[in-house]
Amino acid sequence: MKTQRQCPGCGAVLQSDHPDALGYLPRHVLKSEQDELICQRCYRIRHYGKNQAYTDQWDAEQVVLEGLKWAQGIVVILDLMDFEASIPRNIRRFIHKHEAIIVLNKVDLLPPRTSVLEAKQWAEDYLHNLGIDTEVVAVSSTTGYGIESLLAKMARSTAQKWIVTGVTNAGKSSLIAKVLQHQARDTHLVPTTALFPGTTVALTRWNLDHGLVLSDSPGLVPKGRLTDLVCPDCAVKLIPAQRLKVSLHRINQRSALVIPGLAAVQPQNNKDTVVVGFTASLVAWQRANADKISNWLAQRCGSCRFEEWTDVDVTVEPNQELYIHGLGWVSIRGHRFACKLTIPKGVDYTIRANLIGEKAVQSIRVQ
Ligand SMILES: Nc1nc2c(ncn2[C@@H]2O[C@H](COP(=O)(O)OP(=O)(O)OP(=O)(O)O)[C@@H](O)[C@H]2O)c(=O)[nH]1
Ligand SMILES: [Mg+2]
Ligand SMILES: [Zn+2]
Ligand SMILES: [Zn+2]
Repeated sequence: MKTQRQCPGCGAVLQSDHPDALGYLPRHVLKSEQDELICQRCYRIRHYGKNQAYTDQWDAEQVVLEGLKWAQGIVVILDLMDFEASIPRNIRRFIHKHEAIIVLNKVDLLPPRTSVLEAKQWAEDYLHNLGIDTEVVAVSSTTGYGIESLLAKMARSTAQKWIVTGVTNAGKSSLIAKVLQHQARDTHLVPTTALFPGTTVALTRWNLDHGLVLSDSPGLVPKGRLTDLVCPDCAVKLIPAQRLKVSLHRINQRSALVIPGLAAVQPQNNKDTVVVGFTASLVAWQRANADKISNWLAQRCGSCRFEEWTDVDVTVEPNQELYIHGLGWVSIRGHRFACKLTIPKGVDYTIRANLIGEKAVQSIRVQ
């Protein structure tokens, strides 16, 4: 029987019959003797940044469970910039029976003067409240921060075969690519990474020093993440790729905070409140006249899939923040804050303890 060749970039089985399906390569290329063939989709993502996402929640979860039959350990990657949305629904099921390491990725996007240790503690406290008691390893798959600590933690474990899992776009493939680079492996042959979710489609295995094997996996698709409800062009704008943008605003009942076309936060009490807006994307919070909120929200993209808005009354205590999954958050300093939140229907929000401490905010002027 002819063995099927896999694209090392995304894991798809290479084929020449269906140009629009995963793993496609023209026949003459596939027949060539080259070892390191990647599929046309990976080639386009890598060289032209083409958005060719593929996401299927059921498949991804099944694939991870399949991978867990082979793996002795599991690495769950969480995205610090989109934290709750990146906690897999079945995280307990995944980490229950296996040696597990939870990684907090994208710490390079924290604002200057924000301690990574604080962020790590914040994430551990958050997970503790969900009944998950574990030390997290803070990393940046972009800069390489924390990669040594992660490898050391793996080396201390008896597990050698690890599956790397997490939601789409959390940085699973980037982490593996960074580890390969760290160990001075051939950097041509790395998992494909992309700005948008849905890049990896099947399991791939990567051999490292000292018998360590990491398996990349397709991302789990979270529910309620705005980035999954908007069109691909908007998703690229919304996905955190820059350092957190921090802006300070004084708002009251006559004013509101908006992200045009996507969200509005309107105070319901009379007092002036200082709120801090955070995003790590190409959109930003801005102050708007309360009478004009509907005009701001109407500035939405015609290609995005959401149809309706949801209004919710929300109360945020001092030192808490209102986080909108897949978009950003506003943090309340001072006193209890009651507001009306308007977001696209289907998007989740969470009220949580402040992630960013005072130091990062001190030098910012009120807008
Ligand atoms: N700034 C920053 N960006 C990161 C980091 N890790 C990953 N990214 C970016 O996040 C995006 C997604 O990374 P991938 O590695 O493709 O994510 P993935 O989890 O493999 O995604 P799927 O294959 O879609 O499930 C890419 O644009 C990466 O450059 C990080 O530590 N810091
Ligand atoms: Mg991937
Ligand atoms: Zn591929
Ligand atoms: Zn759009």
